[in-house]
Order: sequence, then structure tokens, then C-alpha cells
Amino acid sequence: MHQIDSSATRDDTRRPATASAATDLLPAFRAALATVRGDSVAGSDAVPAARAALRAAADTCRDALAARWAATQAEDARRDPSQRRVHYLSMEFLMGRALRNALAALKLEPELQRELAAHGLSLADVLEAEPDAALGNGGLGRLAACFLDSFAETGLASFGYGLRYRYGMFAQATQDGRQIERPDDWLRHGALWDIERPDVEYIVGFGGSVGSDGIGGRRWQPAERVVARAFDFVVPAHHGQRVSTLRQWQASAEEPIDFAAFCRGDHAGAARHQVAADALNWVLYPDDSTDAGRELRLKQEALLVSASLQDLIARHLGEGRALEQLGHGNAIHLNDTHPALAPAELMRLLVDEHNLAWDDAWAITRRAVSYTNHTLMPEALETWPLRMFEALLPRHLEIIYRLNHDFLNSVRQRHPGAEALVRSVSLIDETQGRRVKMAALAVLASHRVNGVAKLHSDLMVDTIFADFAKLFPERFINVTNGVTPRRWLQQANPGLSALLDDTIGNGWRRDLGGLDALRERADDAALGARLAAVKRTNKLRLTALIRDELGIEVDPDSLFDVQIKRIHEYKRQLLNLLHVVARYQAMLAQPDGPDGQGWVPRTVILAGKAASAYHTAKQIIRLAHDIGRTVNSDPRLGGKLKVVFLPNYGVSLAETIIPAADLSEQISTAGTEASGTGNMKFAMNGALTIGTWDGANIEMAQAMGEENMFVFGLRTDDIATLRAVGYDPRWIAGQNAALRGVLDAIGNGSFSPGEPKRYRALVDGLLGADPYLLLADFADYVATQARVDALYRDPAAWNARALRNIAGMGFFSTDRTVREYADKVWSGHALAPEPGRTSG
Ligand code: 26V
Repeated sequence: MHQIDSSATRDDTRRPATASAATDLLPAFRAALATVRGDSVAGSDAVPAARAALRAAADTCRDALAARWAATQAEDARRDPSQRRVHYLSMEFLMGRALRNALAALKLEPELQRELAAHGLSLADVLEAEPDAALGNGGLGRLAACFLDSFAETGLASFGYGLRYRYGMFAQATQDGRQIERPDDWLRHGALWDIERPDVEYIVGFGGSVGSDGIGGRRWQPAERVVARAFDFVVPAHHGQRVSTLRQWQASAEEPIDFAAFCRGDHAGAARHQVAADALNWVLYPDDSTDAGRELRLKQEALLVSASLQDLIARHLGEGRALEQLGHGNAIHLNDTHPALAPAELMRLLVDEHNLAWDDAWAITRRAVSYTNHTLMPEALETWPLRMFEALLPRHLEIIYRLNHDFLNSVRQRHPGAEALVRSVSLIDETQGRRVKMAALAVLASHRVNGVAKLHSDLMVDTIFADFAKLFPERFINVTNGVTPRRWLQQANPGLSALLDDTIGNGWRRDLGGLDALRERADDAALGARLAAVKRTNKLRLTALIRDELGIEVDPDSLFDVQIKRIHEYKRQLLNLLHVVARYQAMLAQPDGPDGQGWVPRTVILAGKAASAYHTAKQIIRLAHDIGRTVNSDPRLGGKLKVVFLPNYGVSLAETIIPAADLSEQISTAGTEASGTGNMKFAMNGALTIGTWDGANIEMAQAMGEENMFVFGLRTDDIATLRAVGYDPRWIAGQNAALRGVLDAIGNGSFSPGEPKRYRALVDGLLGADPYLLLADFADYVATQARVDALYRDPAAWNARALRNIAGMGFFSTDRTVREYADKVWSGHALAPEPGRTSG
């Protein structure tokens, strides 16, 4: 953490980002390097040179970014009243590393590289020394990080808000194929990037009681109060001088130690409040199998929401704007359901703390708040037991009751006698003990609710929010996800980026739509060969990483078949493994290949974390290892099939794997993957996709031409029909001898001879219910994999198709996504006439 002088003048923003900026910064870097290296020599524990250089580089970049930050804030403070500032509330931000991005934005890389070389250091080693900021779980968190990048690039006035987790999610190791979770101690060597704002702090309360304030209002007296302190992480634009901000909150006790207890010698007791406050920042997603874990989670959400909204109000008033204009000047966006307390907290702040009338406060709230849903999985739609909620947030519960009362009255007026509808949209669930339904609160308070790909937005309206969509059809829209091409193409794949510059000019770096120009060059065989050469270089790098990490030798000329993402049954890593086993058995049965042409060599690469309490996901990881061990050491295969599981999947690992992939596995059961964003990253880097008609795969296929994707499997309407007539996985297995062979081998312990029953339950789950329809899609998947092999045998055809994939990806930049949000969700003109009433 660092404190800085934020008094930079606006003139700083006018300085062109040319080589001269870099030259200005070099002396600072030299001085910083001298200091940190001096420290490391003086210290008892010699800090490796790369880490010292990393700190020096980060210090230098951070100071330059801090000046841009101050200038951006000054500019935004003067913005036109009709221009809204976006407040993006998210429990997750998967930022990854920051140095390479900062160097690229500041145009510092070549000079720094030379400077490091003069000290005998390589830039690659310095970049590698940076730990990932892995403050997220999966797609939703990485999307938030891509948005921050695009907020800066597109010049949107914004603040991202999150929590400053000390240990992030967890670091994954594997032991005998089993996932082991360890704390991810990413700040062990000190924070590199965040800037402490000692002048920005707010009190957040929990518990206590609510009474009358004596003048007709309500007063909440919390039993516990923590101080939320701000730390800013600055994200630069690449064209221009603007930056965006991720403001992360860290809680501390209002009274750091209980002095009386300390003097009595009760040292642990004296620290009790501080420890309780610290726990709020320890980890993302505390295990929610205990009441204590669930309570901690709710407190984390309240901390994020309350501190962020207090900050928003303070800034709004500080800019000399009227409180009544708060909804006109500000958008509050809920990244999934986790920050859905926000409308209740905003009402509390406006009504209780700022004395606005209820209806006025509600009008402001409705105008400001919007919500994105990121999954249809029912377990992710948070609900809280009423008793727990009341104990921690009694005033918020009162507010929710009143909102619900007004809302349900209006529903009853519009739909007399529709009590089932009333129950379904109520903010309180009465069916499983009484619970507060956070997603319902988010929908009620939002003027826009969006899904993240077309199919998902449609399904959202047809399923989880069907009744709300009947009441408020105009609220529900779609904004398809994207990814930032700075990180996922320019930085992750400099070879391909240079080839693109050479082929179509560098306009795509500013506007990814420019990739379209590649389409007409797709059949140029010489270009295809250059693309293949870039791919091969990337594959060599990944080959070396696999050797270093796992001691496994893989063939860089084999087809790299990659599935990397959270491990979840709906994503069907297990279907991938069923294919691997089917292939293995076929290779043994027909050594000359299915058609006598031999087997196309394949390396199947998997990575991903399983939630710590998710037993089946952990079994899938173990099975991948067991299959890998068997297959990789079977001499009969001649090295033509390898299976590797790379541990500790995260942003940086993805940046190495994706540019090296030939085939991208996007094989979720149709209707289950909200969008996917890995799918976009792979295609942008010239991998072909084998995928189901699900999430953003559909829009990708349409953008590149369906014939350029390996689409297989049942579609959502087929699945509905199949379920309606009754799905019988055992019957399917009965029809397919290859499938039976695969299930028998796994279920009987061929891959776990020391414990033959290890995967019995996994196989029984497939034969019994198979909720994600692996067996139903198996035959088509295997047949489609054979088509993949056939195309891979024809390099010219493969390369042409890869070029068409890249050409079709112009739409999938978060620059486009955030502009679409700005237009359809956050802009004032997107708003319906002032609702005024709770009924919306
Ligand atoms: C899942 C889990 C599972 C493990 C423990 C804690 C926890 C907390 C939240 C969730 C919900 C995750 C929602 C999510 O990440 N959705 C993903 O969002 C991406 C961006 O929109 C989208 O591309 C992916 O399809 C979707 O799965």
C-alpha cells in the first residue's frame, strides 16, 4: 500500500504519451531500483533481484498512474450533470498481474527492458515475479476486471468497488491427483499497486436495534461498528491518459484494541474487535456450510455496499451537486446478486441519514440501480434466513418489508386474486423457512436487468425471472459479454498481434471490429502458415511450462486440446474425460487409426479450481489425474495421447495457455453456461472451438459463420423435449458399446487399480440421473472430435478456419460491451419516465 500526493494538475493529462514520457520515468526507475536493491542487500533476507526490480518498476508506474488518476478525477468532477458516473459493485475482481499492462499503457516497455538488461535482468523474469491479484472465483470476476480496462479506454466516468481480500480465493495444489486448498498469500511480499486513501473512510454498522428517532423517522443503533478504509488500484487506458479506479475496502475495528482488557492482561480479548474486523477481509467466499461462515459472507456484502454508497454520496455532494440529483448523476450497477443489498442501503442512507422522503428516495434508487445476472444455477441466487438477516441488518429488513408491502399491494391491484404470482415475486420466501430473496430485491429496484448473452437473457426471462418479466417486461435486456483485447490478445499474444499489424494494419488495436478485414485474407495460405508459426512458438512455451510444472513431456506438434475454467458438472469436464477414455480404448483397439491413417496426436490440457466443498468437482480433478497417469505412461500409444492437469488455474496461467491452444472446449449442457468469456479469448487467439449451442458460443458461431465452429450436441429445445418424454441415461448406455466400455473402465477401477471403487459413484451418477446429459451428448461429441482430427490433418484448411475465427471476434471486446451498457443501461436516456412509486 502506498500513500500519494493526489494534487497533480490537469496539465499532466495533456502530456502526450510518447517516448518522452518513458524517458521522464527512467530516472525514477533507476532511483527506485537502487533503493530497493540497497534495502535487499541490507536486509537479512536477501530479496531476489527480480522481485526488487519488480517493486521498483511498480513504484515508478504507480506514481505515473497516480498523476493520471488525479487528472481523471478532476475531469470527471466537472462533467456535465447529464453525464452519469458508473459505480460498479462486485464481490470479485480477478485482476491478475498489472505490470505488463501498466508498461504497455505508459509505453515504457522497451526502455525498461534495456535498463533491466543493463542490470543483468530480464523483463520476463521480472514480470513473472509478480503475484496474481486473484480476488475472484471465475468469469464474473474476470469480466469485472475487463470492464475496468474498458472503462479507462472508453473514457467512461466510473468507480469499481470491491473488497481488499487478504487471501483471495485459495491457491490450488494437487497431491496424488487430489486438490489441496491453501491460503493464497498474494500480499506476502507487500502490496505493489494499491494506493491507500487515508482520508477516505466510513463507518459500517452491524446488529443492534432500531427505534424511533422521535420526529417520525427511524434510528438504527448498531451493536458493532467497523471502519472501512479505501485502497485504490488504478487501471490505465492504452490510448489516452485516462485511468479507471478499483476502490477496495478494508475493515478495521473502530477501537483497535480494548485498552481495559489489555491492561487486565487479557491480550487476546483486547484484540477481539480487530480480529473480527480483519476476518471480513480474509477470504472471498468463506465456506458457507456453517452459520458463522454465512454470517461472515453477509457482513462482507454489507461492508462492500455500505462503504461504496457512502463514498458515492460523499463524492456527489462534494462535487457541489444536489442530493435530489443523485439518481441523475450516478449509476449503481450490481455485478450479480451479491451486492443486492445496495438498494436497501441506499434507501437507509437517503431516508435515515439524509432525511429524504421515502418516495423521493425510492425514485432516486430506481433511477440509479441496475443489475446483471450471471448464472441461472439456482444455488447462486442468494437468499438469507430472515433471523440472521434481522440480527445483522435490522434496519435493512424494515426497509425491505416496507418495499415489499408497497410492491405486493401494487401487484394485487394490477392482478387481483393472483396469489401465486404474489408469492413468487415477493421479496420474502416463505417456503424454506422465511428467507430474504436478494435477486428479487435486485430486480425490483433496478430500471434495467440484463443477462450476459442472448440465450441467457432469454432463458432468464423464461425461467428464474419469468414472473417479474410479466410485471416489468421493459426492464429486461441483453448485453453480450466481451473481453479486453489489450490483455487477452495484445499482451498475451505479441506474436499474433504483430502478424495482425503486418496483415491488416494496427487499427484493430483501437477498434477490435477491424479484425473483420482478416476475413478476405483467410484463404491466403502464406498467411495461414505464418499464423501456424506463431501458434507453434506459443505451443513451445506451453510445452516448457508443462515440463517445468509437471515433468511431463508433450509433443508441440500434437493438437493442443484445452479446457480451462472452474470445475463444475454443468461445464462437463467429465464429458471431455469420457472422450479421452474412448479415444484411449479406440487407440488400443485400432492402432492404425479408425481409417488406417494413424491417430492425430493430441495433448489434452485441463485446468481449473473446484469449490472447496464440491465433492463431485474434486472427484473429476482426481479422475483427470488418474487417467493422465495411465495414458501418459502407456507405451502402446507411442506418445500420441497425453493428458495434463495444470494446477492453480488463474489469469496468468490462462495468458500462457490460451495463445497456445489449437482447440477450445466449450461443452456445457445447452442452457447452462450464461455466456462464457474464455470461449472468446481462445477464438481471438486462433483456436477453433468445439462447443455446444450455449451461451456466447451461439453469437460467436453466428459472427464467424457456423461452419467455422465444431458445434455438437442437444440444443435447449431438444433438451426440453427429451426431459418431457423422460430421459433415460441407462438406455443410452445400452445402445452404445463404446460408451459402455468407457463407463465400465472408469467405474471398475481401470484408472484407480489401488481403489477400484473410487469412481463408482461418479459413474452411477451418470447412469442414474445424469442431470447435465453427458450420455445424451456423448456420441455426437466423439463424432465431432473425429471431424476435428480430420481437419487438423489438413493444415491449410485448419489455418484458414483459424483466421476466420479471429476475423469474427471483433464484436467480443469489452469496449463494445461497456459502450452498450452505457447506452442501454447507464445512460439517463435509457430510463423510463420517473416511476416515483414502489410499484415501478
Ligand atoms: C459461483 C460460486 C461457486 C463456488 C463458490 C462460490 C460461488 C459464488 C458465485 C458463483 C456464481 C458465479 C457466477 C459466474 O461467475 N458466472 C459466470 O459469469 C461469466 C461472466 O458473465 C459468464 O461468462 C459465465 O458463463 C458465468 O458462469
